[in-house]
Amino acid sequence: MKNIYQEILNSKNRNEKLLAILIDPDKVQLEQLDNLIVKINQSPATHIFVGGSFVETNQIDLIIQEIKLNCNLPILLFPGNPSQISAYADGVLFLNLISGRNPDYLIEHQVSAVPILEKTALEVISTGYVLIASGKETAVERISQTKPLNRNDIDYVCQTIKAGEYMGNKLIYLEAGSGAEKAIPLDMIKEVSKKLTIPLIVGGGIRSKIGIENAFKAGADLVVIGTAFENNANFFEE
Ligand code: 1GP
Repeated sequence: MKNIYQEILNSKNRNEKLLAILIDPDKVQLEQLDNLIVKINQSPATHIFVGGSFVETNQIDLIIQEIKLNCNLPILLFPGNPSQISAYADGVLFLNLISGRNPDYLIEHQVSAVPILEKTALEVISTGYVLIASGKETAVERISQTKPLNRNDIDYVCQTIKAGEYMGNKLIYLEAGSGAEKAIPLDMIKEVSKKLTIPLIVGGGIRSKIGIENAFKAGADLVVIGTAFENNANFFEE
């Protein structure tokens, strides 16, 4: 019996901050993986997320198996669609793109995922996923064919995330998009975290230690780092 979600809740209750490193299977070579795992083990990461909006590779199973050999951190899938579900992970962020109005990402993919999930022992964690405008168009926006929410309209973002909580999501993921020009505004994190009783994940465009610390101080319970670590495996040493 896995209890990744319970552990996240426990951490939130103890005010212990969590950090996930996002591995995009399309951007990782299997040969590089051992080195990356060493760096992950030396970093303050508490979780590994695996996925991306546009994964073309069929290497997800291999990548996760390889990580599992040398790393004990819980691995959560962060799938752009049901084809990215791997039984080798520990759990899956079962995403609802509640900032968008595309039925494929609100219910269609979720329905298609059920027969796949039923063949696995993955812990399924329903997650309200909220995309915020971050300067340029991001891959999530392009692939999901949805518009992000206005980064200046904090009231509407708060309304959206609270609706996500009332709908029964167990986590909210406030996302600026991978490689975003601008990360989620700190005052937005502050207001959103005041509204929520469930844990808040923040990611997209965070490129520095101070960026991570500021997101934590503003109220993020878990911060996700993808591109910065992808571009520099020594990111957490510097
Ligand atoms: C993307 O939030 C994650 O979905 C991480 O974003 O790649 O910009 O760190 P970055």
